[in-house]
Amino acid sequence: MTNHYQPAPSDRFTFGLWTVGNPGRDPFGEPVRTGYSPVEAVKMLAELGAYGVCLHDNDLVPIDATLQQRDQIVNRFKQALAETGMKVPMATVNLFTHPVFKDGAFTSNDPRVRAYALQKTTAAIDLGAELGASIFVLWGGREGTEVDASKDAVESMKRYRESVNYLCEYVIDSKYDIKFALEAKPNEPRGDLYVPTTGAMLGLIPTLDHPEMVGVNPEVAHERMAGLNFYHAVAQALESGKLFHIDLNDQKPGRFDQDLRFGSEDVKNNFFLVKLLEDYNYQGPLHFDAHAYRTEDLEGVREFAKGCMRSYLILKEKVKRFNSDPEIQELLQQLQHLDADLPGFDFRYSADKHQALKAIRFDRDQIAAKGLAYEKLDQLTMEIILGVR
Ligand code: GCO
Ligand code: MN
Ligand code: MN
Repeated sequence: MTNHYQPAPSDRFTFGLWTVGNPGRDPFGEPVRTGYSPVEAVKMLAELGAYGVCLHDNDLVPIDATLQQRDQIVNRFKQALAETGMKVPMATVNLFTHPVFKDGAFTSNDPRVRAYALQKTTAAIDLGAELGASIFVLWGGREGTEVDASKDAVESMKRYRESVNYLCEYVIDSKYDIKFALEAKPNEPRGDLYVPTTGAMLGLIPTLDHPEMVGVNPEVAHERMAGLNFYHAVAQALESGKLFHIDLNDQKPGRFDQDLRFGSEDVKNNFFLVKLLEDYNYQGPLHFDAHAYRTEDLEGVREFAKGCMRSYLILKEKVKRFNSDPEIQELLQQLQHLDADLPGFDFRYSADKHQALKAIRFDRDQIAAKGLAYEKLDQLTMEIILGVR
């Protein structure tokens, strides 16, 4: 039983350095632990069977480091990667901690802040490329407002687009094999953040100069904060070929960004999420962007990391059971293969076919009279999830 859910690098599990490095600070309280340093994190996660780690520039290199210090730190880190075989598939940039970003980075009214944000991000892209990352996440933690009188929201979209366009050109010019993944969040730390949902990001991408280089990085907590169905958001991204990366964690709806251990809250929605990723053969990293409860010490953080991976593997096993359960599959056959009830109908429009459609007599009442057996289907699904089936 235990070994069955033992993660291996082939499972592609990754953790942000900021997740197991999280010292348990919150807006009301001081740090409660040191958190794992980057090198310690690599070693601990490698021992647990993870595939790699992800990082913001400043998770590894302090914002005020000299070039010489930077190289020293990066070399030490690369050594830990080499010793453990851990990879860095994704890198990102911190455009939210320093006070210079208090009113946004790419969407700041101040052109010096916007230019500095580009300078900082391109340096973070260089770091990512040096560590072998092929995905660069952009999360605009301060791109938003409390005071809408302060910024023209239309202008903000133009500025945001301009910056992403700049970064794509930089990657092309540098001949890096890197794509961008945009991460949405409805609010926090700003009162309201721009492009607040994965769906909104998917709307922005086709307006960019290089839409083919840009996808999304949906996060469980962020869609659920907005009361949305995360599974649906990810399905839309996947169907548009834009699921470049994913941030797995957990969240109670409608609250502050809890970034809870994956699998600790909405088990049913996470079951359908795992089912989606597995059924559609998502091949990107399975990245945990979560942190341990503030009650935990380093041992607790280790348990947290184990728990995230283990819960994913348990849900993956449940998905297999669901997919091979004869009773469930029989119900699904009946529900989803109704083509026989309208043989040969083609849902693509043509004038002729439309004439034919107008001529069909639909027996509304007869169609509506049939129950769909969703009570049974859902109960069977729950019994799989609850472990009695
Ligand atoms: C959050 C965000 C961040 C970003 C990360 C990547 O929890 O508010 O998810 O953790 O994912 O900063 O840029
Ligand atoms: Mn995230
Ligand atoms: Mn979050």
